[in-house]
Amino acid sequence: MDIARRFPENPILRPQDIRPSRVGLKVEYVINPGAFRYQEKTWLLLRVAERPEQKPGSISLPILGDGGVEILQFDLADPNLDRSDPRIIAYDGQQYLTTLSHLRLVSSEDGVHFGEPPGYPPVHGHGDLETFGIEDCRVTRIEDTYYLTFTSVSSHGVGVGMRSTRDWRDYTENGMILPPHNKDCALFDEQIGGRYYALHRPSSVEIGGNYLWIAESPDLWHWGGHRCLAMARPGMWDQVRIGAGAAPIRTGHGWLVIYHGADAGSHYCLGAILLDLEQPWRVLARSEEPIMEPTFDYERTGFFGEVVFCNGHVVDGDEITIYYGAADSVTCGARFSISEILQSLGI
Ligand code: MAN
Repeated sequence: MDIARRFPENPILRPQDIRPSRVGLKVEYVINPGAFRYQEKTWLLLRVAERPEQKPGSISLPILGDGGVEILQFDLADPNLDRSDPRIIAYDGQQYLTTLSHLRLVSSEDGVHFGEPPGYPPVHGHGDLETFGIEDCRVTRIEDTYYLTFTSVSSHGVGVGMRSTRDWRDYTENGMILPPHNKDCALFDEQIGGRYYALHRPSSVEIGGNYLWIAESPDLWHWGGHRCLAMARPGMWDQVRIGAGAAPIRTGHGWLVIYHGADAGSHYCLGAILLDLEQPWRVLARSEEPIMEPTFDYERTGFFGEVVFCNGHVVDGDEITIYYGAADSVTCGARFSISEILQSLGI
């Protein structure tokens, strides 16, 4: 059952609300933000996906080269071109993303109306592991430091990059913490038994699949003790792939994880998993049915329709405000009650 209370103002951020990062690029979509509180405001770290204005007869896409943005152009009539997925271009055995994503900060007094504050630089990919951009950033605050875990994309593969900051102006580079193929990495915001923990989503091409894993670390940089927490479930709404949302939420009954799941038709919904407080690799409960599914027009129609995808939330008592990407096009907000989610899990 869909128990999300969507903002009546949805969508709260659309491509036309965000300035392109460079002359010659156009913002195609603004989605999947990390969310956090800082200086008594709510902040989002948006994924801004850009490409050049498209011309008839060809498709062009940006990548990051040594000298900055380079534009690749393909002739639509070229038989080597495969465009069956709007997010990806396959050409002659090589795959590219149709857009280049970076991360952009916006802030808000009321958690609904967001604007770009001056003086906070965008976060761009760089180096040879981020030539196709950085995406879908989770933000976890541990003590006075914010940790950014995001998807780093390049021709080398899709892995998890990390940066950290205290003031959102200067960043420490932590490099790639989990190698390809991996994404959807959410850090726990406190240690458990003297160790840090992270949820992550490796992908297996042949045996295995796109499942939810947990790892532990003494220092947030060296990760080991990997265990598979939850698999996709044949025949169900999360039958093909699953991945964690933002930092797990401590409740009296366990760590509450909001996660996304997709079926064979790439219909992306949200569900919940409850993990043991002391032994977070133990799953106590999991949603049989989604707690949120694409319902409204802005969730069903867009660059890639039938998607609600969340990697950012802020928590206030029993209330979780999620910020989510809808139809891979726009950013929206919704509220959940923690006790209602737990009730839906039979707790
Ligand atoms: C998938 C989708 C895209 C994303 C790529 C790379 O194809 O999630 O939105 O850009 O992976 O992460």
